[in-house]
Amino acid sequence: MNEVRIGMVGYKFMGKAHSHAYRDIPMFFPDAPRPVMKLICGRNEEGVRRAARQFGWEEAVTDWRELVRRDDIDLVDINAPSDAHKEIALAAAEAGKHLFCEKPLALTLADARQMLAAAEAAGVKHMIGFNYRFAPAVRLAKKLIDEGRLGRIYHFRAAFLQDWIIDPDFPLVWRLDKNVAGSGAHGDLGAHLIDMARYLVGEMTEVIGMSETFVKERPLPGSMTGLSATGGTGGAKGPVTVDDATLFMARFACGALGSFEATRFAGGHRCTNSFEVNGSLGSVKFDFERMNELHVYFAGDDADVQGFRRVLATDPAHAYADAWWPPGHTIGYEHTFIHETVELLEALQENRQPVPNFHDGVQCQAVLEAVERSIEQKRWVRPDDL
Ligand code: SOE
Repeated sequence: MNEVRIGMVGYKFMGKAHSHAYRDIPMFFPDAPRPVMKLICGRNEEGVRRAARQFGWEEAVTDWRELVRRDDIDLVDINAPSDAHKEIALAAAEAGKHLFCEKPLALTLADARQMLAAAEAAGVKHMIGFNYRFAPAVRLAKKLIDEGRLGRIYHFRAAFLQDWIIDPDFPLVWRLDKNVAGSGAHGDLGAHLIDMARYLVGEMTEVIGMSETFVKERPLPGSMTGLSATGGTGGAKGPVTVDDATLFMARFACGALGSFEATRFAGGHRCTNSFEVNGSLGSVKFDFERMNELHVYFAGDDADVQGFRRVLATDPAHAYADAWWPPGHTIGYEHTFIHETVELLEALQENRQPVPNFHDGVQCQAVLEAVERSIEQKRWVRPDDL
């Protein structure tokens, strides 16, 4: 497979990130199959036509059914709001298209399972967009853990902190509507933490959480794009139906303990996606706002130099370094999507499932839902029991 012909649904924040990845791949990963940007789809005709021109897609359509039906599309890339994922994925799988879907996979665990089952029944490849796994510093953390260099893992401690809706007058965008988004900070940010935890430390056996919606009503939006929005006219308000913050604790199958915090109310934190792992032989610390760095501690260091050291994960020893710049010349957010998409294209070429895939999406959804149930019922819940 020398090229993959793509149809993409959605053209806002993630649509732009994915389009940019497709454009950069032939230049920086010339051995990967070439992504062909065939067709982009969005509900607003003028908006999607503009996006097609700006991002470099051959054609624009307003009905995703048209895109799914086309014979000249191999892969359907789903960037639409979360409530649209399932219907598009089921139709695309039935039409024999490979699937690439943004997180969270679906609004519910039942829907996520249905999507995985449909992809398996159709025999297509499926990938979910957990892009943070693809930062070189995260790959280094994974390598150190897998090689046993941190020893037995005791703790995974993670926080995804943002503040973009801390103003109570920020409008009621789709991410604050349960029917469209499924949940709030929990599914939007917590999903990334859960995926990171599963990637680094393994499955969770039980969870218990708490959550809060600090601002219960907000002005109805006028226009919205990405994470920005303007208030509508008339001053009408509507209810916020998702969590503003969700925190939970977990036990891992390997015996480690986990703590997780996802919030959109952490003033001053724009995109602090951070974790720390502590093991018997060492620790690692990561914060996405300094995404090229991993802080590493080894208990075996000489006593007089004990402490965390800052490793800049851009040397030839680090993942993806040979595709980019000389050591120390850092990369950014968009590169996580490029690496993620290379994994997808290579998996298609090698006729294997990409990682992470819908199975990971389902496991993540099981933890999200177990936390929600634990909050409702005020007790520990085992994701495996759902
Ligand atoms: C907004 O909270 C957001 O863009 C999420 O939707 C993304 O998944 C996350 O990576 C950054 O923040």
